[in-house]
Amino acid sequence: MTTERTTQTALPRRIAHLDMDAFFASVELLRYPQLKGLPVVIGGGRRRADDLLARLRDTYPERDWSETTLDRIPLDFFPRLAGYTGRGVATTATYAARQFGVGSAMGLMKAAKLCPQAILLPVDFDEVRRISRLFKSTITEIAPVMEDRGIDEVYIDFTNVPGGQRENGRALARLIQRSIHQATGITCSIGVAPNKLIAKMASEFNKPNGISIVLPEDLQTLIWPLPCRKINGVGPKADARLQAHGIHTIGALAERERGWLIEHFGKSYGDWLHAVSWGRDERPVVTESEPVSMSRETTFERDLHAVRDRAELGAIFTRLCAQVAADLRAKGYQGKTIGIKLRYDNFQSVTRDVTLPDATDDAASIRRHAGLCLKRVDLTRRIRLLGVRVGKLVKPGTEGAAPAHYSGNHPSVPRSVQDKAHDDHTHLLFPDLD
Ligand code: TTP
Ligand code: MG
Ligand code: MG
Repeated sequence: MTTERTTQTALPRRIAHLDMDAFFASVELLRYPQLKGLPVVIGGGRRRADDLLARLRDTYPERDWSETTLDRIPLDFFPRLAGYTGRGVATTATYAARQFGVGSAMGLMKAAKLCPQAILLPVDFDEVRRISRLFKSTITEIAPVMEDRGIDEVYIDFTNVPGGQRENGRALARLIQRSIHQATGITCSIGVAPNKLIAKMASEFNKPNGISIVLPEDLQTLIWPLPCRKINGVGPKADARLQAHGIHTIGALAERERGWLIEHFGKSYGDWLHAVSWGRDERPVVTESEPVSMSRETTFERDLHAVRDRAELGAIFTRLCAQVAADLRAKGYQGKTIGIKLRYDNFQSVTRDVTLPDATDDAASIRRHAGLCLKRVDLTRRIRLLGVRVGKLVKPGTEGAAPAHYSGNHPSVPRSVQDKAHDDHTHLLFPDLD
């Protein structure tokens, strides 16, 4: 007989990062299983089912074509990359195509040179979204603490899941991998590590269809030899700057004093670089499916100056506001807090925000208030990144929207605008740099 434990000893954190393999391409292979093992590149537009069926009926009039008979399309019907001209870009490619050097973000003309025999298919966003929802619900049925990180990846907290500690997480990772394959027909790769930062790197170690386990004591052997660029948050520009200082690997980064990093990369980014090089990351896996805020940010091609590049900066700023407004509307949200984020050429970051009495999803209103925030920061330095954020979200028409004390009394001009300024030094970890 066992007695129930009243106090639970804290188990070591086991955090998984799961990423689907060649996701958009894998989704197409479900429809066309005859392409399995062949080089396939996704790019050049969206899928149009009617066009495809019309072409099929034209080419093979003797057969009866429908969405359910696509697995019988002969291989020579599929368009090949050979001779491609145009400005299309590859969204992704199957692993068979990657062997030829083809990958995400590559121009299709270049891809055609590397692998002319590759089959070119458009993306089907509806199907991609359906499979995305399906693999995520498969996960939460097994391990409920899951953080959605985009169309094809999530973090999962294994720590307190029954069996989550077995083989340091490998057993649960195997179960999830198998369940997702059963539910969707697609493979994924999983990294399990003490935190999100390392888990994110680890999920790439054994792609495709792989599992990698990283323990705290593996930092030196598995993480330090990696290039700094592998850190989620070190983008191409930060990497170039690190390289200029002779820092090529995470291990070399760890050798630098924290003070030196702060001196050269600013307080928050320097601090963060130091922490991550030592594998430290305490960020929790956040499950809430309701977004706290929506934001758009961009790192410029070259650092911009508020006065000398005023027109360019203004246009980018307006576009970011329009994008955030569109994001809000697409998801049916409005927000009360409008904020900006700036990163200077010395990597120092600063944020400012303002809270309005009424929530908005209006691009012009967001632009106006974000513009006022911009007036409250130092604009003499060159800027490398600009971001716009709308927070304190409400969903109009649902509970929590339009608080009672505002209803029937909407001032056209905000009466009291609660103004809150803060630097983001308190944020130790940036999940989304560059
Ligand atoms: P990724 O997970 O980066 O790539 P992937 O799933 O295709 O391949 P891997 O096995 O290496 O994980 O991206 C997921 C999907 O997001 C990808 O299938 C297509 C899309 N995507 C873009 O639309 N543009 C891009 O630049 C990238 C990188 C991905
Ligand atoms: Mg992927
Ligand atoms: Mg991904």
